Amino acid sequence: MSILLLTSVSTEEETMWLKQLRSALPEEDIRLLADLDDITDVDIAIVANPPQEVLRTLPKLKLIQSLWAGVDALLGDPTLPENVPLVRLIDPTLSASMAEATATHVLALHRDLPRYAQQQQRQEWQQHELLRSSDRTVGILGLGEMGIASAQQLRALGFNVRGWSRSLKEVDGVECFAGQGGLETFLKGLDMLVNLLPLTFETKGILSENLFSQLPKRTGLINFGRGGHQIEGDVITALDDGQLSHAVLDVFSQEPLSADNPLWRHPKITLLPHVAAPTNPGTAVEIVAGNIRKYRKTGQLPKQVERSVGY
Ligand code: NDP
Ligand code: OXD
Repeated sequence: MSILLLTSVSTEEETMWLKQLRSALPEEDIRLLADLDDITDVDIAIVANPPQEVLRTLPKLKLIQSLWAGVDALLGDPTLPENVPLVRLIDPTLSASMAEATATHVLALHRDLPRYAQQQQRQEWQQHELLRSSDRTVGILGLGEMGIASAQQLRALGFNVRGWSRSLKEVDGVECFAGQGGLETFLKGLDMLVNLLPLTFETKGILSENLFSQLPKRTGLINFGRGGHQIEGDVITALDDGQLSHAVLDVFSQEPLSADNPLWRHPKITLLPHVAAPTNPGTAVEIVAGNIRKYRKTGQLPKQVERSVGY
């Protein structure tokens, strides 16, 4: 049987993935779509934002392994075959990278860096009160692989940390909340809110005027989840009326962000081009190779994406 590598990344990047996957799985026949002799040979697809319509044409497909952590784009494909198990990337290196990004931007907001950058533009020498990290409370939406690693990193830096998830979690030193019933209390009293949710039918548009109005005035927002979580107009309004003090946005409904999008130029927005935690090819390939080898040997799969809930 063959493995198909199916992506929409650049040819250069795809060649890199192919080379690394072939080197990690020398016993497998790994091919790109253009090099397949017979589609009935394919039983595993390794994908990164794959084009629609292809996976459903593979009659013997038994496993779809994503090279990305988030699978919202894949699940949004109406042509995705229904009964094929879907495994997303779970990689401790990716979680550590996200925890580093969260810490970087929480510290930047905690230390008032956007405000001092603006003062520098005006050549204004003005010091502001320095609070301790233990005087600040950071809330994390999503306590999964990314959320827990980030929460632990923030705890190590001395912040008070809260987390919100679908089912109630227990994380050392983190005050945990769950479900719609726990959201209002979770939001009350936060200084910063970090979004690390997957994009699903339940979480789409969660970063809205309604949620912002439940936060204290001048809360800092960091969105590292997906662009579909934020209602862009509501973010701008909340920044303009002081409900939010600053927003760090890494993800957007349309990527790359169009040149005329007002988010680019808003003085209270730090805009990043989806770089919070990029997949690390070295570690990702090792994990994917491990998953496939185990599957070949035992038929067992790692934790699968639960399609009914969307993550
Ligand atoms: P996980 O599936 O491990 O965790 C998801 C968390 O969100 C879980 O705690 C889950 O709750 C919670 N959740 C899901 N739906 C709801 C809901 N309706 N209400 C409350 N909580 C909910 O995902 P990861 O941590 O691995 O990744 C999260 C997202 O981060 C990815 O989907 C992707 O979009 C984004 N990401 C962004 C990157 C970037 O560079 N910007 C890089 C990598 C990922 P429960 O624990 O109860 O299941
Ligand atoms: C991912 C991402 O989901 O890079 O892995 O956003």
